[in-house]
Amino acid sequence: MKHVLVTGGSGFIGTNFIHYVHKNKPDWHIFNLDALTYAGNPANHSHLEDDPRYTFIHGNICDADLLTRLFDSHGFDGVFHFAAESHVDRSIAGPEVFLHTNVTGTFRLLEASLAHVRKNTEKPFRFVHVSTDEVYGSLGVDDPAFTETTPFDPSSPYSASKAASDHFVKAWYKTFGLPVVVTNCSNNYGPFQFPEKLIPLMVLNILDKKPLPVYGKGQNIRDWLYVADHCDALLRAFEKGESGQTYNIGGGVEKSNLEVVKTICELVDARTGRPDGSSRELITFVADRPGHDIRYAINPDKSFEKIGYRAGHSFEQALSATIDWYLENMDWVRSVQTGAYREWIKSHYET
Ligand code: NAD
Ligand code: TDX
Repeated sequence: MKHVLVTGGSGFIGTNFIHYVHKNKPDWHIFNLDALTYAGNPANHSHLEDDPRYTFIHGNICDADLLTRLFDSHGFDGVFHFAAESHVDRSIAGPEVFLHTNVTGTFRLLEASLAHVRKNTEKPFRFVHVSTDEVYGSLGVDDPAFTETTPFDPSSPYSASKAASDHFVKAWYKTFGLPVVVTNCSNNYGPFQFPEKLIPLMVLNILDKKPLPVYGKGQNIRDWLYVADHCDALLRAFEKGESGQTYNIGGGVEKSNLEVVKTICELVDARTGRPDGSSRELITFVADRPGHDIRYAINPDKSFEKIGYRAGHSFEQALSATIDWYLENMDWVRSVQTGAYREWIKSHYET
């Protein structure tokens, strides 16, 4: 059995990753360390509660003593580090927790991993750091896509904290020889995404017939990555990647926010039997996000050549499947819309 530590495994991507690995790696025992912030939901794994290949640990990645105990008792073969504060708008409203979790938390994990590697010199080990394309900053509409050598130029407190964490991870490779791989991916979408992010927020607002708040003119462009493709890429980075390397992971689907929102309107209208075009009327242009990056785009060449990753899902089909998932899981939706969630929506959108 391989013992694998997944941090932040009760959030959006971590949940999908644990489900993916549980299905595809029958000889892996997954240890999910999650602090269960507003974004973490342990019920995402309720079907694994009694499974001998899954262990949940409620704890914080900043807790050095806990990390030492976990590494000593379970002898991890690898770490997939997802845990983070992940929402750009929240980082603008309250940046400090981003520094604690994304920078200090990553540092503590690196320290615990290095101590473990030094005690177990014969045992293979790998640390996969899950990061974002936002570290590279903003592209103009005609600029070439980000490559792994594009200089870092983060815009938001969130992306600054992720950029710092990426530098720490690389430093632990260069200075201490910790076997790390860094992945920088584009905007994910799919099941279990917390409804503060663009796609689920729009789906749920349409269902509730609420305004669809599009920042600025809606012309900002994102590269949309279906979360199942991302999970495949992460496993490839773990198994085929080279230590000390970065791999950019994209979906190959560049769309403006307005295009995405209009497509969601059409799909939800069709799925719910509402008159075609009725949801579009809910689109409302609101004040732009400060420091709003214009465009992200990923050059996929290195990931294809080195780890054999290529995005496999079409945007329309995967978006449609995502919308179906939300429609079929309204209990999940209502359960994550706690008081803290409602407070965020009120303070961010209703002032
Ligand atoms: P998320 O916000 O949905 O989940 C984060 C998880 O981390 C939650 O379960 C939360 O409880 C947990 N967590 C937060 N602070 C913690 C702490 N101090 N200790 C332990 N657990 C803690 O995030 P996500 O969208 O699943 O993103 C996962 C990772 O992928 C993040 O590192 C993010 O920066 C990166 N990423 C996300 C996207 C995207 O589109 N969602 C794109 C690029 C990169
Ligand atoms: O209400 C909204 N209206 C709107 O126009 C929201 C929430 C977003 N937007 C815009 C802002 C962005 O241009 O939609 C785009 C996508 O926004 P988010 O879903 O907040 O994602 P983004 O800021 O691009 O960051 C996401 O992808 C990269 C994740 O949240 C990050 O964790 C990841 O690193």
